[in-house]
This record gives sequence, structure tokens and C-alpha cells, in this order.
Amino acid sequence: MSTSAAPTDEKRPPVILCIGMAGSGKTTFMQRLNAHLHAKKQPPYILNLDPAVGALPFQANIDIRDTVNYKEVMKQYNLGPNGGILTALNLFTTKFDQVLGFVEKRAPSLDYILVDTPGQIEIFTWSASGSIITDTLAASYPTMIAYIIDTPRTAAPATFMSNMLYACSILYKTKVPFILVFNKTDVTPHDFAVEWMTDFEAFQEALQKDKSYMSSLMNSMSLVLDEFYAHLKVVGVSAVTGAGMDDFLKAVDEAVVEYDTEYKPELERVLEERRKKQEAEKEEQMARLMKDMAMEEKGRDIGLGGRASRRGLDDEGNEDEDDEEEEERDYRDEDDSDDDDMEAYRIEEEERRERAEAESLKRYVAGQRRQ
Ligand SMILES: Nc1nc2c(ncn2[C@@H]2O[C@H](COP(=O)(O)OP(=O)(O)OP(=O)(O)O)[C@@H](O)[C@H]2O)c(=O)[nH]1
Ligand SMILES: [Mg+2]
Repeated sequence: MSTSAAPTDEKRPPVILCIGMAGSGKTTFMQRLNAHLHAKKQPPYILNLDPAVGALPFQANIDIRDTVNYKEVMKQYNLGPNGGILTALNLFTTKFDQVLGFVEKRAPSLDYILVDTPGQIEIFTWSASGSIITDTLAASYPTMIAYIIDTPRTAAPATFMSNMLYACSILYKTKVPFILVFNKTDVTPHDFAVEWMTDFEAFQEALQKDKSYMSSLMNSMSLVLDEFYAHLKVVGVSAVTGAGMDDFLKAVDEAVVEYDTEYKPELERVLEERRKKQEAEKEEQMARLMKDMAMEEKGRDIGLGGRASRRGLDDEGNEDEDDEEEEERDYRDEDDSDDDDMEAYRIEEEERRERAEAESLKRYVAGQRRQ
């Protein structure tokens, strides 16, 4: 799977990964955003990665359900619903380079790419396939996470806190730009959340009113979240009424800038580091190989008098090498006087090699017997 950073001269539409707790409104939000972008004559490209969704309220360009039938996967692998969704996602990920090929073809004519993910949030955020999909997309496109929150269900300080901690863990795991999308603001406006995120004391006050066993734990953890909030873009939307869609698109533009100025240089640095490491390893291997070959050649020269062929090769070499060869020749001329010693050395070497081969054969036979 490709991990190289994509060329920058082509048009690279932003990829918006919609992630959130079950029922937070990811699919409805995608539907609303799709309608909003169609109205602006900027139809998005849509990927559905939720194999368990019944009916989609929009037309997906690529749908995981066309590739894998998760109910069949459950039957064949004898799995429960969550295992079935995870395995379906894993199977789909093995074909993700083909998916990327389709996206690549359409990318120059697109303004946005939207991705819907399974309701069981941990299946996408903590699975290898979720990471592969996110990293692969982020290597080629300005990719961001739209973390969808069910605002009415987050109004209690303890649930707000656990939702934020979850979001925080995803941000630090993926490192891509992050937009907190407070959804369902038609039911509960998200002002309380903005206040809790910007005014530490207001949140402390709310926590003190909450007498649950969690509150003291939350109290100390809320200190940690301050730094996390600094990395976020926050918007309030209603997927049902369509409120806040332009605010969301503004946050997407900011996330693209963040991707270009922070994520991409870091990605390029990591790739460059990896390339340098691979090159150093290759050079080291090459040096070892050259050393081995030199040793072998020396052995041959000494034992079998392969000087003529060596000289033939060296004729093409530069002057320095010729000098070296001259020295080598002198060295060998001295040694020529003692042919018997050389023959003995060669025989000894051969015997040593035969002994090593016999030992290794013995070890192999012993191993086979044990099995
Ligand atoms: N009032 C209101 N209801 C909403 C809004 N967005 C979604 N819903 C409702 O929330 C419920 C869940 O919406 P979905 O879009 O299916 O949520 P989801 O996150 O995709 O759900 P899973 O994929 O099952 O995790 C549905 O009944 C929606 O009608 C909103 O902005 N306001
Ligand atoms: Mg959904």
C-alpha cells in the first residue's frame, strides 16, 4: 500500500472522515452535507465504510457493502455482529489500493471526499484497518476527522468529559486535523460545550454540581484536556435542519491549511527519515557484500592462482586501484615463494567448511526427529 506523499501540483480534495459514537448522527450529517454541497454545485465523492448500515440516505460512489456482505462474514467466520463488522472492514482494507485508484482518477474534478464509518467507533479508530485507511488517505490528500457528537446526550459533565477524552485519544493517535462537530443543536444548542472548553472555571463549577463518583476523577482529568482543546476547531450543526453547514465548511478550509503546514511537513520528515534509514541499511549490506567478495577473491588468488582474471578486471579500474593492485602483486610475489603453506591453508579452509556443513546437517536431522 502506498505511503509516499503525493505530488503537490495536482488538485487534492480534502477527505472528511466522519467518526463518532453510535447514533451521534454521522450518516444523517453526511446526507445533509451531501445535499448542501450539491446545492453549491460541488457534489462530493462518497465512501461508505459501514458494512452494517441498512439503507443509506445518499448515493455512495464506493460502498463497502458491494465488496463484502457482513452477515455472510459473520456466518462463515462464526462471529458476532462486532466481529463481523471488523472482519468485513479488514477484508475491504486488503482491496484499499484499488479503492484509492478509483479516487485518484476522480480527484482532480472533486472538491470534497466524504467518508462514513461504522457506528461502533472503536472498530474504526482502534483497528489496524482503520489506521491503514486513515494513514493511506492522509498520505495523499488533506485528510481530517469530523468527530460527530450527540450534543443533547453530552450535556452532563461526566459524559461530556468521557466524549472529549475519547476524541483526544483519536486525535493523538491519528494526528490529522480534527473538527469537533456538535450535532443535533436543533434539540440542544452547543453553547454550554463551548463555554466548558474555553472557561476552565465554568467547567469546574458544573463538575462540582455533579455529585457522581466520577466527578473527582473528572476534576483532575479536566486539567489535561486544556492543551487538547487548543488543537481543535469547534462547530455546532444540525444534520436535520442544516444549520451550521457553512461554519463546518469554513472549519474544513482551516483544517486543510493545518494539514499543509503541520501534518504534511511532519509526514515528509518521517518518510525522509525512513528513506535515509533504508539507504544506510542498503549501503551497509553492500559494504558487507563487497568485503565478503574481497575475502573470497583473496582466498582464490592465494589458493588457486586466479590472479590473471583479477588483473583482467582491474585493467578497467582507475589509477589508485592500479596502485593498490601493484602493492597487492608485490605482496603476492613475496608469498609465491611459499606455495606449500598456501596449499595447506586452502586444505584447512576446505576442511573447516566441510565440518561446518556436517554440523548444520546434524542439527537439521536432530530437529526433524524432535518433530
Ligand atoms: N434532532 C436531530 N436528530 C438527528 C440529527 N442528526 C441525526 N439525528 C437522528 O439521530 C439518529 C441517528 O442518526 P444516524 O445518522 O443514523 O447516526 P449514525 O451516527 O450514523 O448512527 P450509526 O451509524 O448507527 O452509528 C437518527 O434517528 C437521526 O434522525 C440532528 O441534527 N437533529
Ligand atoms: Mg451511520
